[in-house]
This record gives sequence, C-alpha cells and structure tokens, in this order.
Amino acid sequence: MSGTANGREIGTFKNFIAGAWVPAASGRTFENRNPSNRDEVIGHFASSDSVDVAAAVGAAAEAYETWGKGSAIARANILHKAANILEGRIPEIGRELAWEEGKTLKEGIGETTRAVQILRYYAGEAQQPTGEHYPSMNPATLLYTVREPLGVCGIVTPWNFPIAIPAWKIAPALAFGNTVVFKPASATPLCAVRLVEALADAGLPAGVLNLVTGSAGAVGDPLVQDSRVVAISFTGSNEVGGELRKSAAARGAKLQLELGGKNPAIVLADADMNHALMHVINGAMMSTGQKCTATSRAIVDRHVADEFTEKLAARVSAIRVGDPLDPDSMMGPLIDDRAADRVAGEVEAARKSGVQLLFGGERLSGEDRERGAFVSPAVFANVDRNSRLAQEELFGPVLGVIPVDGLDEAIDVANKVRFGLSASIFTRDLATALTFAQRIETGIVHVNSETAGAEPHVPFGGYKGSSSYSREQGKAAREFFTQTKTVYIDLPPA
Ligand code: UN1
Repeated sequence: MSGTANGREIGTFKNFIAGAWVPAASGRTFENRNPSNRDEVIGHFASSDSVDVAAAVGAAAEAYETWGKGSAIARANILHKAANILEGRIPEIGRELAWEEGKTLKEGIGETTRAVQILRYYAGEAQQPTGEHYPSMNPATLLYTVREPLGVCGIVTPWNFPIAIPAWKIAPALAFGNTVVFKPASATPLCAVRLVEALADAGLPAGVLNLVTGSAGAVGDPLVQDSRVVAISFTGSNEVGGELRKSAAARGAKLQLELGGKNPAIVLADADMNHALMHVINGAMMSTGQKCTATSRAIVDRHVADEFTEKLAARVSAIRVGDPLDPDSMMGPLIDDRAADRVAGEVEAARKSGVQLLFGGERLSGEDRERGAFVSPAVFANVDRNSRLAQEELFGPVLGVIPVDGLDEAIDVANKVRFGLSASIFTRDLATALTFAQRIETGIVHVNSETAGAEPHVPFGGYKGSSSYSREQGKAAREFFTQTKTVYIDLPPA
C-alpha cells in the first residue's frame, strides 16, 4: 500500500480478501478525488463486483469456523493490539481523513482517536460475561444462557465518519466472534484501507475481516443479498435503508439501520445565550453539517429569538470556510460537487419560497476554493415548522430558526418530524430539563450540549425513522452481533 496525505502523492489500493491485498477480479479501479480540489486524485481503488464479493463472503464463511469457535480473550488481544497500532498512526490517518472527507484536520484527528477508543473498548467488552445463570423449576437443573456469534456480517458504511463508524460496527462484530465483509463508501475508501491495515497488522487471521471497495450497485447489492451473510449493519440514507428493510426481511437476515436525523436544539429564555450559541453552531456546522446527529433546527423561545438569531447569523458569517488541512479553516467542503450543488440549491429554493435567509448557502470561490465543493454555512430566520427546511434532512451546513412560545410548543415542534435521532435543550431549570428528557422522542438527548457526538461505551441510535430499533456501541452492540442460546442441563438418573 502507498499514498500519503501530502496532496500530491497517490497510490493504488486493493481489496483485502482471505488475508491478502488483491485487485478486483476484473482489474478495474476507480478514482477518489479531494473534495477541496477536484483536480487532485487521492488514490485508485478496486472497482469490485459480485465476483469479488462472492470471494470475500466465501473467505469470511470459512474463517468463521475457527474464529467464531475460538477464544474471546484471543480476539480481545488482537483488538487491543489494533488499537495500539492505530493510535501510533493517528497523525497521518487523521490528516488523510481530512484530505479525503473534507472535515477539518482537528476533526480528522479527533475521529481517528475515537476509532482507537472504540477498538480498545471492544477489546475490553469481548472479555465481559457472555450469558446469565438462572434458577430452574427443577433445583437440580443447571440453567444458563450464552450469547453466541451470528456468522458472516455485512458492514456497509457512509463517508461522513469514514473511520469511526466502520470501527464501531467492525470491532463489536469481531469481538463477539463474527467474521466480516466490509463495504465502505466510495468517497472515503482510503480511511477504510487504513482501519483494515491496522487490524491486519495486529494479526487478525485470514478471512476474518474482508474489505471490498466499489459502488453500491456492484458491491453493496450482491453483499446484502448473499444468503451466507446472516446480518447486515448499515449507516446511510433513509432511501437505501428502506430498500434494505425489504430485502433483509425477505431473506430473513438480521438488520441494523442508522439513518437520518432532523435534530432540534431548543433554546429557552433562561438559557445562557453564549453557551447555547456555541453549541448550536458547533452542532450545525462541524463536519460541514454532514452528520446524522447535526443540529438543523434551532427552536427558540420567542422572548429571545430575535437576539439569538441576530447573534447566530453574525457568528456563522464569520466562519472561515477553506481547505480542511489549513489550520485556519473552521469548515471544509461538502463531500463532492453534487452535494454542494444540492445544498446550495435547497437554500436557494427555500429563499425563493419566501423563507428569510440571513446568510450563506452560496458556492464559494476565490482563496483557492474554486476547485472544491465549498458552500457558505446558511442561517434562516422565522422558519415555518412544517416547511421542507424544517422537516427534511439536508445534510449540509444549514440551520433554520423556528420561534416558539415556551416549552410545550418547543417539544411539540421538536417531535413532529419523521426522524428521532438526537435532541438538545438549553435551559438552567432542572424541572424543564427533566420534562424535556421525558417527552422528547429521540434516542439521544442532550441538556446544555450540542446534538452531535457519541461516546463509545453507551448505546447510540434513534427513535422513529432514524434507526431500526436496534442500538450500536456500548453493551448494546452485543445484542445485535450475537444470538442467545438457552441451555438446560440435567443429570441422567443415577
Ligand atoms: C457523532 O455525532 O459524533 O452518520 C456521530 C452519522 C452518525 C454518527 C454521528 N451515525 O452522522
């Protein structure tokens, strides 16, 4: 493998199947380009198809025979070693992440550090109890449960967290004894290669983890349809999630979905306004707003809405948008030109429909930005709670302020969307915070902090259209990546 994030060097990267780096059977490759500079090729990656998927699933099925039956302690040791290896590579990989995905260098380093923490957490989790001992109606019966692995898991991941999300799916899958075929987003295959390299260098046996790069149609479809793939964990769009629900249900595969969000931050009249502004802006604009946990609705008490909106627009207009590898940049590009055009188009359409645009939403050029997918962060005022802007996930740096009369209306607005991933409230009042925590229909609730962010040791996932009633991370991951066996042991008559 070659290629480093100096903006010039490129390399050719392969699939990882049965413990070897191999090109696509067809020999085809695809290019990955820098979202800050479309003329710059980052690398060439295997453009795989169903032949490569079949080989990877075959390798994973064969490896499962020994990995799944092997020692959880041995698996923990490999994850622990992989965490240490990845930790040693944080500076380079964090830089490559920012180069390839477009989030700032600081965020790229932060995300790679998070991937290390996740690997380390699951090294520990692999050593936790795998079942429970129960009393029986027959006092002589030994009655216990044991959680066993599922088999070959298909892991399909998005580009917006190109190393943390793969880590938080792959680490528990492996820790609990499954084997994996991993299909990363085609916009960020380099980070996928780096994660797999760390696990391979840690001594993962051949076939336990297989990487197949390529398009959703040529790689994702055959992977999720392969009858040997017993479980699928997917993070991405609601559209693809909807298709997966049908195909997985039709063939009886276990399915875990993490989909979109339309996350609200409620700002009440008693909130510390500067604190709320900082968290609302970070929640909305970090990673260029491309997080399923991003804040996209600021639901603000009418008493403070004008002041809040004015300060918000002033601060957002001061965000420096530029090359994410430049330490002065506060926000990088969107993932590609199509995304940038889409977001700029949504902002323009909302403005034309009469919503009050205070700032942003323009494709940016100048200061070396004409070759990148740069858009200025956008703020809308007085947004109608039922408008497209208030209901649909735009997946970009766009924030709408919705004024409301107090807590009840704020919670009602917050809940009346089809998503339910994350929500924040800013208040100094404990009773208000607790009422919000009880009545909000989201899987993740924040009081006085931004909607985004996820610690590795606690469950992560949403209500309603944001997830599939399963949770990732923490101990919750064991529920998805294992199945329960209940064992009754009685002695034969003496
Ligand atoms: C975070 O908020 O730090 O795709 C994690 C996403 C989410 C992960 C968010 N599944 O944006």
